[in-house]
Amino acid sequence: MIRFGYRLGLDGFSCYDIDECLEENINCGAEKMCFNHRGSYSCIDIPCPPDYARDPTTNFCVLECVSTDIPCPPGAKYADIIEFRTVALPGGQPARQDLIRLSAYNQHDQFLPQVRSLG
Ligand SMILES: [Ca+2]
Repeated sequence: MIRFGYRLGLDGFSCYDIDECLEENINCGAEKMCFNHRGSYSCIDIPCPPDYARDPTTNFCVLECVSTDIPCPPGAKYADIIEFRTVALPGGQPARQDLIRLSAYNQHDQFLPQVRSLG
């Protein structure tokens, strides 16, 4: 028997989670993103930090070069762009160990060693 939110595997007896976010093209609206769970999904908040605006096309948080208080490269439209992503982690990991290491790259695929995470 297959529970709601799962599908039957090709072997005829294994159950696999449906990634509703990808397969059903869930739209959670602005300032939220779809997060897949086993057997379900939810829309989680992704608020922009203070002084950042929401880009309506990409849903990224952008810090626009609108004042001299914001350090911007010459001719740049944005001083910073934040994109939210979810990362699937493998289950069964032992406690008290690093699970992932995040690295930041700019749009030109250059490594950004000075980037800090928020929160
Ligand atoms: Ca799911």
